Amino acid sequence: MNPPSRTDILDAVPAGPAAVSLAAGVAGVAGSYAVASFTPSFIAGPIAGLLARRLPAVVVTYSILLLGDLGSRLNLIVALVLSAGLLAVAAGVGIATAERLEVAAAAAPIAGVLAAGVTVTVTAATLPSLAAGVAVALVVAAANLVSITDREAGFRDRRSVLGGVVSAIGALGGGYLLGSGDLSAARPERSAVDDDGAEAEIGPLLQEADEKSLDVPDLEPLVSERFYEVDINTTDPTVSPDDWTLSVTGAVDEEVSYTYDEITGMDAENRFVTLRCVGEKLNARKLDNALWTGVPIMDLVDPAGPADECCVMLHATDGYYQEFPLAALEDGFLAYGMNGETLPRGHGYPARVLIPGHWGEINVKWVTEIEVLDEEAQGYWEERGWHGTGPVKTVAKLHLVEELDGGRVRVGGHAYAGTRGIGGVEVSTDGGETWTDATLSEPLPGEDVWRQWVHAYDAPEGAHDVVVRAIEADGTVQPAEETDPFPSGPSGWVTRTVGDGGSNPF
Ligand SMILES: Nc1nc2c(c(=O)[nH]1)N[C@H]1C(S)=C(S)[C@@H](COP(=O)(O)O)O[C@H]1N2
Ligand SMILES: [Mo]
Repeated sequence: MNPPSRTDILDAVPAGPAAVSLAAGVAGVAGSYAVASFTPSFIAGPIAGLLARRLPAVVVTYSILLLGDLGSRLNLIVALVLSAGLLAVAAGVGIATAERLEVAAAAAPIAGVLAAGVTVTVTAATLPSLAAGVAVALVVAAANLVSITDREAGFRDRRSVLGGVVSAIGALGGGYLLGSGDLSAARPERSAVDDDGAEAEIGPLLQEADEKSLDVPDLEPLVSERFYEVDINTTDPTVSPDDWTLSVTGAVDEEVSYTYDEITGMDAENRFVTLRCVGEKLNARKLDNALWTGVPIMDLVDPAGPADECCVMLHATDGYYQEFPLAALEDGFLAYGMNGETLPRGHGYPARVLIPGHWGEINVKWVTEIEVLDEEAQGYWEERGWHGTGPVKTVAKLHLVEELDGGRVRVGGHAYAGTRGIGGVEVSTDGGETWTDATLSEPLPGEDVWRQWVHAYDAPEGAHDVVVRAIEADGTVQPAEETDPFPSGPSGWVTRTVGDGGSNPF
């Protein structure tokens, strides 16, 4: 049989069948979600990724700067609508074909098979695609059944549309409940560390961070409670450690490859490392700290005998890649544990790279390959115009503004200077005329760790500008000049207007 032509489909699918198809499309997305949950096997995952990658760099950059997380949410919504549309077309073709064959009962199976085919083409995942197909077929069958009393009317019957919509709502609810369920199956029950010595250090180090955190309830402690996430994709990859390896390739004497068990079986270390995203706004919250468990990266790279001139390109399972100097890799760490637990999926399970003192973007998650290069190349974000592979800029955030008893005000936040270290934080409550030293948290062990600061003062009458600046360990004052995040990260002193008429009237 010839596939129906475009006009055939349009003719055969007026309002009734179109509504049923649409309901079936929505149900198909729910079916896919029910089995895949929020992973790349969910039909909207690869579509969102494709959108992000195909959009011109300027649009991506614009949406990061101006829309922030809203940008990725919009991207997801568009991907969901496109996914439902794609499956609706599959259902529509199924219905139209059945009508042409004059076998009403054929509509559901044809629609289901087509929808499953479309989904498996997009995701390459069988089970969730079958679920999408079944959900589409069910909605079409339900629409068909409801109108069975009036065979002639077929999918043009109002009741068939109603039947389709009601069963789609059922599929949506069921799909959501199933898909949003426990994701921990994607993470095996392994202890984060095989090395007993390193494991024994974790508890005391976390306790130290707790004790050194300033006693200010509304200020995030020294180990972040909610560590930010930045990804090129809407859905995080699901990588099984049994299939995963890390290879050292390229300009090396001999390529080497490690399994998860080999790496977690090596001598481990625990390090506090702070990460900051180059694309964040000056006083935003894409700055966080954790205690990571893993191995020094050169323990893995040295056995390969890397050529020592140039640089490395790291590759990851999500299609991300970043290039930076080999010299920076030398202080690097491969982490498979975070705050005493197995590295969470969102932060790169089974393993991620941490490069002290550098912007977050080269701290590659889900890393699979360290390619040694003898010539410079561009990474994912550099191809899109960013300059985010170098050392982080120094910053003092101002997140806490609270009124204390007796007309006093307390301000506070975190300060970070990468491996240059924080020596102090200065606060001005008169718009930068005069400066006072803030109280700092005791430093945590490590080369690349933030500190908290707080400062309480007698509130002047009315609105006033609080300005804060970080001082690096060697006395260098953070530059005052303000720049945009694009292309090389935000700089400047954070200012907030506090008190009556200000943006923070408590
Ligand atoms: N594989 C992979 N690694 C990645 C990214 C990514 O999209 N894919 N994002 C990078 C960026 S821009 C930042 S700021 C950090 C954020 O790490 P986090 O999500 O653990 O906070 O991861 C980096 N590593
Ligand atoms: Mo980033």
